[in-house]
Amino acid sequence: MKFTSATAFLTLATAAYAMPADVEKRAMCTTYGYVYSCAGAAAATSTKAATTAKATSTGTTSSGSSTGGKTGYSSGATASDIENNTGCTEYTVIFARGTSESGNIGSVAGPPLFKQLISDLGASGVTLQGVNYPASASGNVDCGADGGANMASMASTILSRCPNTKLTLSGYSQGACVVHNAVEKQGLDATKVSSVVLFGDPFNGQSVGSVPSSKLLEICASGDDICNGSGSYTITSAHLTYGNNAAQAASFIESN
Ligand SMILES: *[C@@H]1O[C@H](CO)[C@@H](O)[C@H](O)[C@H]1NC(C)=O
Ligand SMILES: CC(=O)N[C@H]1CO[C@H](CO)[C@@H](O)[C@@H]1O
Repeated sequence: MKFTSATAFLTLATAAYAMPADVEKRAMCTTYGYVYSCAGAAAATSTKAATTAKATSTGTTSSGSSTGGKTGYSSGATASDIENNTGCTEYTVIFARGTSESGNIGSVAGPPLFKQLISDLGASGVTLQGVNYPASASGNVDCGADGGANMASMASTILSRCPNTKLTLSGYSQGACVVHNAVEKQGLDATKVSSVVLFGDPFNGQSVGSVPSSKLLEICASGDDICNGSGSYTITSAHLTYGNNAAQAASFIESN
């Protein structure tokens, strides 16, 4: 469903936010100069998506100029390796969580992916960072603009500190919109991005700026109304299954 005016969108968005959490519909939005759909009130607070996992980062600060630095992230809902300047590694993944998720990487897709990467590459092989943004229901109206600037800033920081790192941008649900915004609206140089991995992306089927399709992995679970193009954007249980795709996502990151 696409709206032809901002008024129609706002009417729906207002209604969507008032709906019960377990049947929240995503809001719609206008952006990029034309009518565009966007993730709505994604992860319901009554679901596993909203855990209270605490950050367990134990990263130590280093000059960050050498390769082989250690990641500070091991588990939990917050990853801050770039902020904590944990050094340079072969791979760097910046991840944006979905609506209402805790910490800066949430629980549905972020932690399973990060744990898989550490399992595959070792803690010294990968730098892991979450996007610091509200991930609020109302933020869906902005189509990722709430987090795009932070993601682009984190990318710029790590690329200037560690120019040889292979940078992946990743996001889940509203977080996928954040990736779109970072690449398409924040001046981030797409040629410096090694891969993009999106889970439950409301913009599934559209390009991510000038990132080549060979470097883009869109994972849309069967029956996930948010990304499957049905146009109704109801949160179904399929939208909460992306922990199952951690190995697939990690393999794509490691091969790009
Ligand atoms: C998308 O998912 C919804 C909810 O599970 C389902 O009803 C619909 O048939 C799916 N549409 C497509 C095109 O797969
Ligand atoms: C160990 C350490 O320095 N952790 C910090 C990493 O960065 C986050 C966000 O700035 C801080 O909250 C942690 O204390």
